[in-house]
Amino acid sequence: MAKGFYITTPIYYVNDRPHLGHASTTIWADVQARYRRQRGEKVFFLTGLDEHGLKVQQAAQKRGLSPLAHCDEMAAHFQSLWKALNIQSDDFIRTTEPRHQKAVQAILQKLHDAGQLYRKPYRGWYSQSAEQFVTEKEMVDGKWPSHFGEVVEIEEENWFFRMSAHQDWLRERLRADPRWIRPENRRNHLLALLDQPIEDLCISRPARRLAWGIPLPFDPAYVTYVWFDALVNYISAPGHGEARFEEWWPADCHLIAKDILVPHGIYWPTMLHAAGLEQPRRILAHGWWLMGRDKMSKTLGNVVNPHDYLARFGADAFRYFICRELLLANDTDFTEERFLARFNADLANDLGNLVNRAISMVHRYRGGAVPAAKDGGTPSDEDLARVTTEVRGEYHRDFMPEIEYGRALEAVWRLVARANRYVDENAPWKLAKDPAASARLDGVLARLVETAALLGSLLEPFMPETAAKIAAQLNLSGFPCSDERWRNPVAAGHALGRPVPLFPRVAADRKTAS
Ligand code: ME8
Repeated sequence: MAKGFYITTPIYYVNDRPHLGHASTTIWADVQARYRRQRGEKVFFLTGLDEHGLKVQQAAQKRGLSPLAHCDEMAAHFQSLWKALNIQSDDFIRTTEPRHQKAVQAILQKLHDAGQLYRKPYRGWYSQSAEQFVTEKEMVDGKWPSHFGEVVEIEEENWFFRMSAHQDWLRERLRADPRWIRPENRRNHLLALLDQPIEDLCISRPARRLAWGIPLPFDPAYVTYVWFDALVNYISAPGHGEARFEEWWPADCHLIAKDILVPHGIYWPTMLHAAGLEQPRRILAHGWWLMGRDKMSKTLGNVVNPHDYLARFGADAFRYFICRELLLANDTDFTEERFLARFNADLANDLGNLVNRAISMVHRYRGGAVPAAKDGGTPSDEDLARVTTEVRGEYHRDFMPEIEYGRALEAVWRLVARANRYVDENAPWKLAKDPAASARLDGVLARLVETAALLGSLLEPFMPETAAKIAAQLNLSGFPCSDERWRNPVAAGHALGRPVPLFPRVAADRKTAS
């Protein structure tokens, strides 16, 4: 069976409702899934929820609910946000599902049988909000970083995975494949960690302390530690142990943020290696949204609720902003001013006006029928053609497959800016007054319509509703993929639909509630 393109997001904790951070990684994955589907690839896009662990148990208790009732409620919040954001995932895994529990227990048993697990007493520092033991090396200026929340010292007997036995293999694997963990600064961070001896991984919690977890099949006095449970979702969802697993595994991309780089870049590869499974092809960890100097996080309570922005600007503007502004290698400050500036400048002015002008002028000067481009060859035509070819090439070759969305959109906006300048240089309103310039006006209008169609196609993965509006205004049923095969998608004589503004401007003084 031919392998399809398999992309994942983290499975999010359900101790609270989703915020901008969760929405961001999910949107990034959705954009890649849509891009691959547009190119005719077979895609499996997985997202879901991490429902076990102490925090969930405590959150449910506080609300007087059973853990599962709490999870069901949170799952509904996540799913309704994904719907509002037009997320088209192929599966939504919840770690409380039997299919997942079965896979976790199968892997645990396999590792136990292979002598990869053992039991010993353990004392260490534990972060309740990150649900992991932390070491003093992770302190900054003698303090635990704020996203660890409260850190307490605990001692108990637990099960361990012989992670250290795979350290040399992992270091070599990282060195041999520079594109495996991206971007470069994350790879370097992992390589630096692997220069020191790594410890074995604690993979259990005593069931008396934590009831809400998957029991170890060989020692029911313990449940599986959350990371060992959570990471397995990436193989349980595509059907580990079933024939269809071959169709998807290994994953082509695990998309995460840098907070969970260590579990994904060290725990997960060594777990897979110990279990004799193939490695994911790429792990990509983007930066954080910050609020001022702090990470936006549930623990700090400084989160942006996506619904506030959706209600005001729509899903596409939100998707655009996240793909344009959130960076791969660095962190980004989130501000409403920046959102508004992007909305008004990029969407309402640059893109909205271009498409609107192109379609309106075909109606005004040619009765709505796309003219044939019989002329061309002026410096202005040649430059527009050059920028078009350049942008299309960069987009498909350099940026989209690498999930460099900021740069892909920057390239697309170079084309938007060039096309707007093309309108000003050629001033169709002047050509329309000169009967001798009729062929020239035909050519200018045809090229503008062609550019609008190309933009619809390039923007479709990012802004599916806007692409559909552009298609409707161009009276097209959809866009072909805009790669090398792209040639005049709108034939001469084709009747356009009515122009409708894509993004009405929003005034700066109406504050978004949070
Ligand atoms: O860590 N900026 O779940 P989680 C950007 N259940 N992205 C952010 C962000 C921010 N400020 N805050 C959160 C877990 N995210 C585990 C994962 S996977 C097998 C188990 C996004 O709810 C980003 O994708 O804390 C980050 O990695 C993830 O949410 C953490 O989600």
